[in-house]
Amino acid sequence: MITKTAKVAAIHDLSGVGRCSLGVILPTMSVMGIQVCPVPTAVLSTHTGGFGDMALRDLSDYIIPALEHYKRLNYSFDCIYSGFLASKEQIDHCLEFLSSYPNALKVVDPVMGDCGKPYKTYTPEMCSRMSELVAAADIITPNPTEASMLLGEPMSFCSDDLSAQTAKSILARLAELGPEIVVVTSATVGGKCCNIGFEKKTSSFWKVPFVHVPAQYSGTGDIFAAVLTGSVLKGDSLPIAMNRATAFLELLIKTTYSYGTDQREGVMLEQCLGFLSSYQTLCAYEKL
Ligand code: PXL
Repeated sequence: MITKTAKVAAIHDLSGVGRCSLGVILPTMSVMGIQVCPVPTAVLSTHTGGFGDMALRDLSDYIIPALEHYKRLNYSFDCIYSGFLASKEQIDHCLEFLSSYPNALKVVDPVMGDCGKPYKTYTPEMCSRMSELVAAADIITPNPTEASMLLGEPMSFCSDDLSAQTAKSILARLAELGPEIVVVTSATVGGKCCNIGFEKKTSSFWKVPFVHVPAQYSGTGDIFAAVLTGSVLKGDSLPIAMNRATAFLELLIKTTYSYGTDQREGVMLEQCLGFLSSYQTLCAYEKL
């Protein structure tokens, strides 16, 4: 039997060191049986988190010519997925990409910051315009810092222990910005770490708890968004897709933590990719 391989245009950067963005999205989605067509936004020697002055080539003049080429070829994508951007112009480029493929699943990972701070290359204008991309998305995957930036609210809820009611209100208000599905990663609800999600169509709220590890690895949000997107493309329900992404991240983080490696180098993806190829059935999600 020949089954169709879903094709994803992944608009994200390529960082040479630090296991993030296209460097992790490509192997992760490939092992899930999905074809990733990379559309690099920038090439960097390392990610921006803690390696000092990285070499960076902004590819803002690349995205539109690449899109025009795909259009001339009548090349179609099943999903357009945007992540780390290198300039405010790239917000327009992503909008153009999204509107060029109206039937594609539109995933926007609104990469802007973490741990209560914007990433060092993200300007206030880029951050304020991110809501335009979010408005055009079907699925968004902010972390708590990005969620508070999108809602224009103090960063305090990043570290807060949220009540279920507050968590639901955050998800619902993010969905009001446009997307059908909102997943906020690494929230704390009722004293437990969990990834939380909301689906407008069914008005359902979900959470998938995970064990907290006292370490912060780069690229984990990128891997989470890649697994979630891959799962949805393969037909998983939202809670199962969240469960798959959470279980994989837990495996990656606990494996990596046991080796005590430099957290800037990200998680040991190479050792754990097999988890995704066996396509386990899962049932660890809960109603929020
Ligand atoms: O993981 C998000 C990310 C992606 N790309 C680059 C980054 C970061 C976070 O630091 O610096 C270049």
